[in-house]
This record gives sequence, structure tokens and C-alpha cells, in this order.
Amino acid sequence: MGGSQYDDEWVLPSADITLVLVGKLGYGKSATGNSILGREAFVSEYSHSGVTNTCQLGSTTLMDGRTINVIDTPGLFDMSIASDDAGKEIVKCMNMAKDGIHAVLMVFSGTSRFSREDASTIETIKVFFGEKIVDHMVLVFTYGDLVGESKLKNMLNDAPEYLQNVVELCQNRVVVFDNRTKDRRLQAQQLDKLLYVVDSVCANNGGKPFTDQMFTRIKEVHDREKEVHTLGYSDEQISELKEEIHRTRDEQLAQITSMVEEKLNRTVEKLQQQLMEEQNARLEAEKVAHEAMRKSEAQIQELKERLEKARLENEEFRRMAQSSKCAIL
Ligand SMILES: Nc1nc2c(ncn2[C@@H]2O[C@H](COP(=O)(O)OP(=O)(O)O)[C@@H](O)[C@H]2O)c(=O)[nH]1
Ligand SMILES: [Mg+2]
Repeated sequence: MGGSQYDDEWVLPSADITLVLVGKLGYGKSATGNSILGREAFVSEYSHSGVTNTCQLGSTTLMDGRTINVIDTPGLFDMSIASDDAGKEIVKCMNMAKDGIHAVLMVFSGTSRFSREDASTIETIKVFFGEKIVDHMVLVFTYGDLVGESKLKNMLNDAPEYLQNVVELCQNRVVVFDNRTKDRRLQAQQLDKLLYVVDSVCANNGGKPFTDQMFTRIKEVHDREKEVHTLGYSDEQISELKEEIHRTRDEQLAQITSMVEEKLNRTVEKLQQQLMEEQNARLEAEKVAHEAMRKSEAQIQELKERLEKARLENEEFRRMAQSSKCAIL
């Protein structure tokens, strides 16, 4: 048999552009993926059941002839629902994007408030992949039918400081998607806008997609396997070797998975540390403010006492002045 647990998603088509959809469950990742591909490639619905909780790949050829791979993820870096399989899922996603990621589409719902968890999803990705990943980030706001571009601009102007910083870090790469529209012109328009932004991301990065050591390791596994096919073995021999090939691949992927899991654990630890430091800094700032208030209250009291003393002295003086006037008279 020679089956491998990685068989289904192992050999996948390469493409000119690879996009990964990231964000919380229910924000519209799958719907956005479908809008990009122009067909219902991913299940999109607001319910926990029925929605696959694994990465999926959809491909299409664009009008200009370029091929595009879109990877839909199940809230990969949403640490509030992180599962034991998170490491495996990340490896699966990286395998789907084995040549690297051109753009990470950070999907937010245009109708939800930007939350602390949203900020921590971005932070997790930054710590996990390193700061350079920000150069490949595009912010996608869904529910364009309800919010519209100008409303969203206003919302971003009043957004929490963290979101404003992210928008700035992403050099204003913000795209709005109405995934409900049936208007073909609007569908084409919003896809064009996204592709324009993705092209600018590619250009800014010298045409190179994002990769790191983990991607390199996965690519090595692919390359080694390709080598077997080019060594001049006959199909029959390769078929006999299949079990061996799969076993080697599984072992290597298991190694990469534990490396990813370790990195994920370190990421979570680092973020917890960061959070604790932020909390401590906030407590310290509150203490200082409280102390300053206490001090100013004491100063006000002192001032009041001095004024009262002055008033009493004035009165005394007036009394004395009056009695001395009487004495003169
Ligand atoms: N009105 C509206 N609904 C949307 C839009 N995008 C997604 N949705 C809905 O939001 C829900 C969640 O979408 P889904 O793609 O499954 O989110 P995911 O969990 O992030 O993949 C579904 O009911 C979608 O129909 C949009 O642009 N407009
Ligand atoms: Mg989905």
C-alpha cells in the first residue's frame, strides 16, 4: 500500500502567486477566497459545524494568464482557539505554499470592532515568522456591502492605536471585499484592487515571496523526493521503493512539525511575557498617576490652609485697624 498521512496534500501545483488567508473564524476568509477564485472553492458559512478545520488550496488562472494559489486556513494563528494540531496545520499550510508566500491576507470583518485577539493574531504571526512577514501583509476588510470604503476609512481613523500602527506598518495596504455582491463589475473591480496591492507587495520585495528556514526544510524534502525520480530508476523500481520514500518523507515531516511546534510554544511564551510586561507597565503608570493625584490633593489642602490662614490674619488685621481707628478717634 505504502500510504502516507501526508499523501493527499503532498504534491500540489505551484503558481505564480501564492496568497494565504488568515484571521478569526467567521470573519469571511473562505468567502474572500471564493471571491478571489471566482467560484465556491471553500465552504463559507457562519457555523462551527460544516466548516472544515483544515487548510485548503484553491487555484485559478487570472485574466492576464498568471496562475494563483489561494490557501484558506482555519484561524491558524488565533491563539484563543489554538489546538494540539496547530503545528501540523501550519506545516500543512507551509507545504501548500512550498515556494513561499507572496502575500498574507489578514482578514477582518468590517462590521466587528478590532479586538485584543485581532491584535494578538498579528503579533503571533510577527513573532512566529519574524518581522519581515509584515512586508507581505495586506489587510482585507470583509462586509464591504455593509461598510463601504469611505465608512471604513472613517473607522480606521478612529481605530485603536494598535490597528492604526498596523495599517501604517502595512503601508496602507487595505482592501475592502464585498463577498455578497452578484455585480460582476464590482467583483472584477475589487479583485483588480487586491491584485494591484499584491503586485505592489511583490515589487517591494523584489519579486521574492516570503520564505524562512521552515519553508526551506519542507522544500528540501520535496527536492530529495524529486531526486529519486531523476536517478534513473524504472517506474517499477520506484513503485517498490514507494513505502521507503513515504517513510522517509513522514519522518522528515514529523521532524519539521516538532520544530514548528517548538517555535509556536516559544512564540506563545514570548507573547505572554510581552503581555505581562505591558500589564506591569500599565500598573506602574497607574501608580504614578495615583501618587501624583495624591500629591496634588495634599498641595491643594496645603494651599487651602494657607489661604484660610491669610484670611484669618486679614480679619485680625482689620479688627486691629478698626480698634486703633477707634482709639485715635
Ligand atoms: N454580508 C456579507 N457577509 C459576508 C461577507 N463575507 C463573509 N460573509 C458571511 O460571513 C460568514 C462567515 O464567512 P466565512 O467565509 O465562512 O468565514 P471564515 O470562517 O473566516 O472562513 C458567512 O455567513 C458569510 O456569508 C461579506 O462581504 N458580506
Ligand atoms: Mg472558513
